[in-house]
Amino acid sequence: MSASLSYLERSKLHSNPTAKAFLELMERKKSNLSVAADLNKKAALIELADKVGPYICLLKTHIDVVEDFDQDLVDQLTALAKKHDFMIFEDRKFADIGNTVKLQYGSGIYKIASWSDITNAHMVPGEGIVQGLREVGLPLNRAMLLLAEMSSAGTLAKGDYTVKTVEVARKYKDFVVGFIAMERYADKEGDDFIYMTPGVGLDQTSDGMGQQWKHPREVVFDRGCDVIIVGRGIYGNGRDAAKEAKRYQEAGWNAYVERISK
Ligand code: 5BU
Repeated sequence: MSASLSYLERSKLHSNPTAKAFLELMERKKSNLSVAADLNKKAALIELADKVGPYICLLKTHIDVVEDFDQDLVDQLTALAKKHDFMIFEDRKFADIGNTVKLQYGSGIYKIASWSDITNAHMVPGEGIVQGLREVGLPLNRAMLLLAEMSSAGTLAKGDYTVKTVEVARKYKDFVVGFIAMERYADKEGDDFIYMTPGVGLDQTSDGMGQQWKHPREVVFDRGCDVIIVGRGIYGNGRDAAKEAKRYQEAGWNAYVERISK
């Protein structure tokens, strides 16, 4: 069962190069924290990435909210990823047919595939969406997650939809390395998906707009997920981002150590 193996053990067994490198990085940095950097100014985004960089394994972006986006932003983020040893996850949530997502992933203003190690997609269109993204991403050594569930109240991604999403992931394991999910699903022979979970907070449980925040221990220890994704808990309400990132890193890592020592 991959939930009881260490990230390092899992990295040795993994066949996808990005997943392998990511699991190694988590162990090396003792971090299962991803910061959701939802800021709409380039300078603020760079400042945040530099501040939280030492504590995270993954920087999650919504690049299309940045008002003054330019190629230099991408260059600076990738330089910070090298400096602090983290990967980048553009939370693009692709949701169109294969041919369209190919264009959206590889071209346009953002050229996501050229800089984002990991991206993700909804399964609404069917498996053609994975085929399209895979065509662009696989030659670049990228990886993707499928949205099997969401953190928000009333989400329709549940039940049979989630089950079918996991089936598609198994079919394209060379490129689909995990899920956005609220819990770990039962493993089948040969599975080692990475579970990333948004909706994590230590101090609040809701934002009044559908977001539901859970404690890192509940996510990692009780529910068996691998990566906690935290946004406003780290930089909202004038919080000291570096201090909070350290606090979340410790909470996430302690829950993981507790899980693998069970
Ligand atoms: P927050 O500030 O910690 O609530 O930010 C959560 C981030 O995770 C934000 O960027 C969302 O777009 C993202 N998210 C989410 O909250 N819930 C989901 O199910 C998915 C992504 Br998928």
